[in-house]
Parts: sequence; C-alpha cells; structure tokens
Amino acid sequence: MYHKELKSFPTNFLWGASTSAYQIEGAWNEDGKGPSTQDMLVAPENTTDFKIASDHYHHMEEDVKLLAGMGLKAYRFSISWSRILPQGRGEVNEKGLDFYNRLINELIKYKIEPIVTMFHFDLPWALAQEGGWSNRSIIEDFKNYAKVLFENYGDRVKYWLTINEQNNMILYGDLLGTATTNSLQERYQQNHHMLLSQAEAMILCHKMLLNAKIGPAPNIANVYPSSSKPEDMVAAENWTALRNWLYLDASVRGIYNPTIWSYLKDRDALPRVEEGDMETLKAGNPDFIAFNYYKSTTVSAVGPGAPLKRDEIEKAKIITDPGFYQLEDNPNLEKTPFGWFIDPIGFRTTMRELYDRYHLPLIITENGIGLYDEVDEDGNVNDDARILYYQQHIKQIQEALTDGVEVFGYTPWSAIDLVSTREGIRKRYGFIYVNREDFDLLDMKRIPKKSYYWYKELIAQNKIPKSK
Ligand code: BGP
Repeated sequence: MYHKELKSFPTNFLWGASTSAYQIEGAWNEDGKGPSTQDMLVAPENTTDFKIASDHYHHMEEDVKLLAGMGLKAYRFSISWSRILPQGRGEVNEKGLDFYNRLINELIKYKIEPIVTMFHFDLPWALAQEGGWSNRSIIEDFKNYAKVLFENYGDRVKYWLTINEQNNMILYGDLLGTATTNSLQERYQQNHHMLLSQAEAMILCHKMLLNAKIGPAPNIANVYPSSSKPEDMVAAENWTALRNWLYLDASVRGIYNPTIWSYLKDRDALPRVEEGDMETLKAGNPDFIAFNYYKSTTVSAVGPGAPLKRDEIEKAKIITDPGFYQLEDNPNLEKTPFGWFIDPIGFRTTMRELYDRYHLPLIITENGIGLYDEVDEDGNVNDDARILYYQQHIKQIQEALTDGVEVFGYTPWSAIDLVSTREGIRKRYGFIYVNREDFDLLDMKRIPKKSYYWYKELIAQNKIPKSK
C-alpha cells in the first residue's frame, strides 16, 4: 500500500537504544556479583568472553552522558540477576542494587526513560546448578527476583520487559549459550516454566506498581514461503507459529498455540502442565508487546524423513523438522557482512501482523546491523552502512504507523559497542565505538560514530534526516 503522505512520528515517541548486562558491563565478579551462566561459558575460538565486555560497570556515568548527548529519550538495558541476588535467591547484594540505582538516577537526570529487561540470557550460575529453567522452582525464584526489582526501582522505572527472546533461547539456545538439553520435551518444559515466570511477574507488577507497564520481548519476524506452492505456505505458517505465535499467544492470550501443541504432541514433547497453570497464564496480561527484529526468514515444505539441507540447522541443533519446515535462502534480499538478511519491508509486515493479531501497542526493543567498524586515521568511524540500515528500517516504522499500527518506541541494538552473543566484539553494533579488540583491551575509549550524529539529528527533528 502506497500512502500519499506518511504520518509523522508522535511527539512523545521513545527514540532510544539498547544493551544487555552481560554483553556490556564486565566486572563479572566484582562487588559481590555471583557468576551467571554466561560468565561460565567457554568462548568460541578466537573470540573474547564476557568477563570485561565494554567495562560499562566502570564507565557508566561517561556512557550515560554520551547517550544523553545523542538526545536519547529512552535507554533499554537489562539487569543482571546474579548481581542483585548472587545465588539467584536469598541474600540481596547491596552493591549490585546500588549500581542500577545509580544508573537509573543518572538516566533520569538527563530525562532518559529507563526501560528495564529483567532477564537477558544470563541465569545465575547457582540456579543453573539446580537445573535452571528445567526446575519448576525457578518460577518462585523469578517471582522473588521480580519483587526485589519492583520494590527497589519501581518508583522510577515505568517500562518493564520480562524475558528477552525467550523464543530464541528455546530454538537456538545452543548458539546463545543458554541451552542445557537436547531433549525436545525438556526444552518445551523450560519454555513452560518461563511462560509461568513471566505471567507471575506481570501479575505482580500490576499489583505492586500501578503506573508501570510490562510486556514480553521475543524476537519476532515474518516468514515467507519460498514459492507460491500451497505446501510451502503451510511450512511458512508452521515456522511462524513455532518461532512467533507460540510465545505471544501464551503471553498475551494465555493459551497454547494449537498448531504447536499438536506438533509437540506428535513428537512426544508436550510440556507437563499442572493444575492452575493455564489460569496463571491467563491472569498475566501484558500492556504492550516489545519485540526484537533483525531479519525475516524463508522456508519451504520438506517431507518427513528428508535430509536436512542447510548447515545452519545442523550447527544450531535447532529442532530439526522434516515434515514441518525447512529454512531456505531468499534471493531477493541482501545480506550483512555477517550473513544476516536485510529486510526493511519485512519489518513493516511484521509490525502489521503483530498489531493485527494482538491489538497491543508495540515497541521495537532491538534492530540493528553488525559491522566490522574501524577507526580511520582521523579518529572517525564512518559507519555509513549502519546509517543506511537504520534509515531504511525507520522508514518502515513510519509506513507501519501510517498503516495504523500503534508503535510507541524504538530502541535499536546497540547503544554502544558490546560483545556479540558469539562473535566477539569484532561484530560491532553500537552508535558509540569502544576501543578494544577481542584480546587486546587497548584503552576502552568511547568514540561516537557517524551514525551517532545521524541518529542525534533524527531525534532532534523527530524525523528521518534528508540524505546528504
Ligand atoms: C539478539 C540478542 C542480543 C544480541 C543481538 C545480536 O538476539 O537479544 O543479545 O546480541 O541479537 O546478535 P549477535 O550478538 O549474535 O550478533
């Protein structure tokens, strides 16, 4: 649909940027922090671990000042559970509490709205030793953790996100360092426990904080059938249900997606659902949907027993699905230097589909491009490819707004350079360069990139700057 005129961005639109605790903070064992599963991972070859990351823990004031300099209206960050509760439960670490208190106060000082992710891939190691998400007792632990956060930060934090990319943890947990099992049933049992933990947190949030808003933060992206064959359309619907709707149907409507329920049944992988669980899921209601979008996917139908076609599937050990779907290339799309499809229009269709299906306001909590950024002789980082990526994607938000979709914020990934989930710091996402390499920490100097100034102009004008 072509619009004669595009709607302007609302004046209170939350232009922001995003990070996560374990990828940016460092100080992995300082000031009483307990280890998390991410701290204990063995990094892939030639790749840094997360122990120092961007050393944000020791650069927090400087970093926030730079974010304020960009004119950010919002900053999305995650809280490290084991910095607050080193054992995952029990005694609270005052110094951990203090760090986030200072961060939140600093943001508010510059009129930047804090958006807090409660859990972003870094489970307290102590809880992982007891089975982590496989152990039903984690629901109570998550609820207690949520209570500590609401009690301590609820007076200043209005926007809460429960669990980052629960769907990717279940589907690609091996890649994200969050998987603990190859059993399909156990994965979906973990998923069930996450859904219940999330529902309990949403219920508690609404009980404790009357003005707060809370929502899930899955990774949502549209799926194309690789051809107009009806079988490929069924495969596309299958993959959409498995990667998108399973999570949101449960979070928003408190139900299990029927296609996925029968898929799990067919594969003897149904989660054990106890009495009262479905009532809990129904009682937990989000105020909005936050979602991360990087790329669309394309799939085709594949008969039962067929061999797997793509390496990616083997590597990721994701649920291999002959009889359900098969990932395909998309010749219509370009790729980033790291091989991710670039699909701004897919971003628009994702927003439209989400709004159509759930009728809840949307905020995009991640979107961005990983690049091999470098500092040139003049000390500048000219990340034109990132500017182009943002320009194209933000244009599609405007298209979606004009289509009638309610979008209230955009916090792309990432505010400053940080360590990627598995490709180190050489895969950079930030508006601000951090001068370190995978194994050489250099001076950790912060250098605003060209995209920093571009985004600053966009925020100041509340519209996409004209290309120069
Ligand atoms: C999302 C995660 C982030 C992040 C981003 C980029 O899935 O929520 O933590 O890092 O993707 O991915 P990567 O770091 O693998 O390039």
